[in-house]
Amino acid sequence: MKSGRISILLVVAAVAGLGFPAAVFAFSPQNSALAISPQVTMISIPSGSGITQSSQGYSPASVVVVIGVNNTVTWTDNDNQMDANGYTPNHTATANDNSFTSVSLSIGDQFTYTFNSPGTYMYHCKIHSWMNGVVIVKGTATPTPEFPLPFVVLIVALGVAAAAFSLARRGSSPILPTSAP
Ligand SMILES: [Cu+2]
Repeated sequence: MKSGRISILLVVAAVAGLGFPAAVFAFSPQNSALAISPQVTMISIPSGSGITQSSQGYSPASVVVVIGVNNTVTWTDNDNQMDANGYTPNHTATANDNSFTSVSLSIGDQFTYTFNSPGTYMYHCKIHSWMNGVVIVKGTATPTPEFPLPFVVLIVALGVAAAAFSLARRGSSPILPTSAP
């Protein structure tokens, strides 16, 4: 039964092919919540924000963050452009719903806030009416399997097909026509 042996080998290969990636996936460090080191999302208040009324005053003005990944946001006042009186303007980052606000930031100052609830947070500068931005907060990301489901299904289907083929061959072999000499 040569074909039977080959079929069994195929089944073993299919099981190994399924099991090995599954084990790699299960034990890969990026699937452990502890292995993720949260990143700080940086937003700059760029030079000229206090003067250029066509600018939104925050860069980037729109950010998307994910809880547990990069949901701590730091604003940095980099606005070094002096006003008519020779002063660099101060700024704030203030939620439209007042859920958070910085103090008045001078150049070089930073304000850090951690978002712990999904939602859309519009914010603005209390000093410059044209300055506004938005932080979109998403829930915890679910890890994407390295071996997608269709691939796993294909491996299992190959194994099942090989086993079925093997059984069919075994069952039908007694009535197979014998080749004429
Ligand atoms: Cu401002």
